[in-house]
Order: sequence, then C-alpha cells, then structure tokens
Amino acid sequence: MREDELDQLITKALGTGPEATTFRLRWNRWSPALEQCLAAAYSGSLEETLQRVLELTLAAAARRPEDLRVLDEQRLLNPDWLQRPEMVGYVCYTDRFAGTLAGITDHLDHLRELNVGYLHLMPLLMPREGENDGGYAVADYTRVRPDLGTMDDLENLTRTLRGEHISLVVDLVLNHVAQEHEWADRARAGEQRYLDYFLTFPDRTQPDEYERTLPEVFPDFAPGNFTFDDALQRWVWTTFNSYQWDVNWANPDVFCEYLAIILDLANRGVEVLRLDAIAFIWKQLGTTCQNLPTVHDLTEALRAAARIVAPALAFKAEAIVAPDDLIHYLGTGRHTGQVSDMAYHNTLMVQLWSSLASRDARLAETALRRLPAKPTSTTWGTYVRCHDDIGWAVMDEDAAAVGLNGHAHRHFLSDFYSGEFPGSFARGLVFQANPATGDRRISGSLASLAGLETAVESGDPGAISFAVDRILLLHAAILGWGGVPLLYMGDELGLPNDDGFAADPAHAADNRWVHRPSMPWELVDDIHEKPDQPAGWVFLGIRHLVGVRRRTPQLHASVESTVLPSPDHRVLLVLRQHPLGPVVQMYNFGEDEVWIPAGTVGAHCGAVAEELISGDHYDLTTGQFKLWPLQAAWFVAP
Ligand code: OTU
Repeated sequence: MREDELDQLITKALGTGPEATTFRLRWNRWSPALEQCLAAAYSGSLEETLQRVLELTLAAAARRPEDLRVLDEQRLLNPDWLQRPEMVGYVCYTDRFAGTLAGITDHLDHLRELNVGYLHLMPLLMPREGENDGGYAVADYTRVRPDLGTMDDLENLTRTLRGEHISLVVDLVLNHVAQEHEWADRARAGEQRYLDYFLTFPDRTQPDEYERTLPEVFPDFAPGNFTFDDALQRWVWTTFNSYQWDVNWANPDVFCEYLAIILDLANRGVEVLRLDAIAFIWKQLGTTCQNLPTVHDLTEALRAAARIVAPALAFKAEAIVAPDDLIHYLGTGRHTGQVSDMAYHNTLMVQLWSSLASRDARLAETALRRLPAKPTSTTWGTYVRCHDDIGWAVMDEDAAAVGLNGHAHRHFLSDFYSGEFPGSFARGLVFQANPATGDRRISGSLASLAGLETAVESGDPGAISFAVDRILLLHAAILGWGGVPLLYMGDELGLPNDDGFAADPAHAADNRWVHRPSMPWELVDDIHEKPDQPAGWVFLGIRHLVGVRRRTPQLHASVESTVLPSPDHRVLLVLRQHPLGPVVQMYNFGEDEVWIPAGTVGAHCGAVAEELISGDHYDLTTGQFKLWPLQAAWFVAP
C-alpha cells in the first residue's frame, strides 16, 4: 500500500491527533512482521489480507476506551509485567468460585491474600447447550454464558480488577467452534463462504489419508478425527469432540474473524488471552497436524496485529506438547523473535510429578537441562495442576539417558497416580486410556495425587505431614522457577477429589471433573479461625512461599533457571544467575534426609548462605549440610 493511502485511511479513522500518530508508529513497527507471517499462510491473497487487517485494527483502535489506552502506555513502560516475582496467577471456574462474574468481587479478599495479579476465569463465552467440553465448544464469541452474566458484567469486572491490579485472563478457543455456531449453521444452510470456514470432505478418501498420521486426543469419547454430518452430507474435521468443528485457518477469512474477536475482547478490558489448543490450528497431510511452523507464524501475526491496537494484551499459548516442540510457542519467532508472551511449562509440571512418584530427580534433571533458553522477554506459566488431565510427556531419549525405559516409566506413572501401584500414596483416575499407544492420562486433584486424601483417611499424622510437604514442595518449585505461577483453585486448600462429579449427567463421562470442585468458602473461613489443620497448613504454606517469592527479585523471569548436575539423585538442583546475585535452589523429592556437600551452594554463595523459605543461615565452610525430607530450599548470599 502507498504511504499516502495509508495516511488517508488513518486520518479517516483516527483524525490527525496523537492517536493517529500512535497508530502510525505501531503500524510501522509491526506491519513488516505481520506481512511476513501472513505470507507464510496466505501467499495467494497477501495484499487483500493485509488491507483487511489494517481496516480491522483501525476500527478497533478508534473504539479503544481511554482507560485502556492508558493501560497500553503503562504496559509499554513496564513490558516485564508478567515476568516479575510479585506476579501470581489464580485459575478458577466463575460459577464454582463465585456463582457469577459480578460475584467475583465478593471474593477479592481471598485473591488479595494470595497476592493474585492475574486471574484466569475458565471458559466464559457462550458455549453450546448440553455437553460442551467445559466451555471449550463456543457457540457465540460475542456473548457471555448467560448464567454467569453479560458482556457488560465482564467489562465491569475487568475494570474492578484493574483497580486491584489484577489482570483478567480469558480463554480464546480458536481451533474449533461448537457445531451450533452461526458459521456452522450457515455452512449447513449451503453458504459456500461458511463451508470454507471448515475442513470438510465428501467421502472418507482424504480423512483416511490424514488419519494415517493423526493421533487421537479423546480416543474414549471421540475416537478418530472426523465426524459425518447428516445435514452437510460431508465428513467434518473434529479433532476433539464430534460437536467441536475445527476451523480452517488456511482461509484468511478465518484469520480476520478471530482477529476481530481478539480486538473486541481486548477493548472490553481482557488483558491476557489463553490460546486454547493452539498447536492444532494448521493441518498438513502426512504429519501429526500439531506444532507445524505455520502455527507459530499465525500466532505471531495475531500478536503483531493486536500490539498495534492493544499493546496491553498478552498472549498465552496453551500447547501441552513435548519439550522439543514447546519453545517454538515463545521464541525462535522467525520475524520478531517472539511468538507469544507466555506458555505453559508442561515439561516442568510433568517432571515434578514424575520425581515425586519415583523419589528421584534424575529424569527431571535430564529433561529440564535439555530445554533451550526462551527469549528473555517471554515468561512461563508454571503450574502443578490445571483443569485438564496429566499426560506423561516423557521423552524416550530422556528416560534412556537415566537408564529408564520411556514406555515403562510412563506406565509406572499411570499406575502410581491411579493408585494401582503397591504402596502408592496417590488417588487419581485414568483418563482416556488408549490401548493402541499404551497412554493412560491421569485426572485427580493435586491433594489427592499428592497423598493428602489417603493420609487424612488413615489418620496417620506422619503421612498427613508428608502429603502437605509434597504439596508445598511442588508449589515451591513452580514459584521458584521464574514465570507466572498458576495456582489452581482448591489446591491452596488441599481439596481432595470431588467424586460427586459422576452424579451430573453432563459431566459423568469426563472424569476431569473430579478435579474441578466448587469453592468451599466455609472451609476458607474455618482455616482463618483454626489454621491448625491440613487445609490451613497448605494455605499458610503457599501464602508464605508467595511472600518469600515477592521479596526475591532474583526470581524475575527474564533470567533462566538452569538445572545443574545434582550431588544426590533425589534432589533437583537449580541455579538462577541474576545480576543481583545467584539463587541456588534445591528440591528434595526423597522422603529421607539428604546430606549435601556444602560446596554445592558455597561455590555460588560464598561462606554463608541464607535459606529464604526457612530464614535459616547455613555455614558453608563445613563439609555438608542436611536437607529435610521433601524440603524446598532457596539459598542466597546474605
Ligand atoms: C485444551 O486441551 C483444553 O485445556 C481442554 O480442556 C479442552 O478439552 C481441549 O483443549 C479442547 O478445547 O488436548 O486433553 O496440546 O493438550 O489443547 C486436552 C494441547 C487437550 C492439548 C490441549 C487440549
């Protein structure tokens, strides 16, 4: 496009004042990357697509409310807002936490107590009726689920939360829509334009070709990746459930639709978008249709366009993928060096659970050491549990490097966490057993997987104390790693499995609901009065860790955590080399005391170290020091 044409369009939409100047500067900054990324997907219609992106961004910029423009400036001045040690995330279902969006404001005390600065409310846009995969089958992106409130309530909530320095995080489901979405309706009604929004086939020829290399996500309740639609008389690509229709990202119309949705949510005050199932959006015959390079191009293009209008908006990639594939969602962006702002640290999560079961950190050490560094401007979402099952993403070569067989170890982890393994403390459920691959993913609440449920049942004080220590050890690891620690609702109270899920016909078939409880507010009141009980120990323990983290600037996520060879196989050893001084972290997954050579810490901290979690000082001139069973320790030079 010619420069004078561009200027004319900008003036028409935004006038000639500072808003136009800002737009012009940001367009100049981001449009080259945008163009290159779009070219990777839409080479045939690059000019038109770019023109439409310009129109969409101009229209959204004209509508951007004043308070959010101020937020944009603040964020540009503080680009590390998601990297700071003060940042703590909290994840919950609106209805299960507070009933409605408006009700969230009744529970701000709880969020303040945990210093939450990032609140992810699970899917809240209008889903299809009946089964909807926990809201991940969206029928209308412009409306809020009616029992939770309205779009106005959502906007009001973002404003209230902003006043509390809490950023609202919302899911953007962009791999698929509900089969009841208007696009699907219009496709069924015979409109070619909308048929092209989906991937459909007249017979099984192509689906069968694709199936040769496609894995299955829900082999139990949705086998295969294609569903025959009677109205269309065609096979529709449905990676997840049969009622979730994959959209066709090879169509630039789809890109523009989602960009409009993104900019609209940003203008309503949403500050982080969780890009659901982003790994799946690009398909190519003969591949697994996951993690293809064009996925990263498209993500980067969406982010670049969003930054022109709403630099306050951050993108979090939900790619629960193998370690080698993970890094591409943050960095190695071909054009701007950044694909999204944040990504789930799935490898860390899996390795924490693996270490806990085997009382051995060697596999974690190997897997985590191999992860390449991320761009310094990005951050991890670190977590112990989330609303999904845990899949044992352990790589065969990592297992082999520590003398394990990958398949056997994954098998062991499923046995252990389902409680089948003799002596296991865990009580989980097997999710989507796949006989073809041997995969058995695991559902279950953090506390039940960490042994608190069985310990409380046994009444054995030693077992209870060990289970609480496990919960705190895992939390220390996600709080110490660097990134946004994502506390999952209920975990801060050590809530056990909610076995009642099976009584709800909409949930019975999907045992992930066992770890999606309702918030027992009476328990929260109770532990404030009588903290001396397991729920209180967990809550106070996590709150303490959050407090220590806030006071430790070395935990800023711009610095990488490096895993070092550990002197003891039970202990994970992590070094953070911050300009303010190093932090040496140790996580003892053993259930015995471990003696550590003092030089392990002394080499970095000098003759004396302060351990931040306990506040104890350690003399490092002696031969060795003791780590308690399941102790987490963060050492700094005092
Ligand atoms: C996501 O998970 C959501 O977190 C799930 O709750 C949804 O069911 C699903 O998308 C469909 O919308 O495969 O087993 O690599 O692991 O996107 C869950 C990423 C999933 C996938 C993840 C997906």
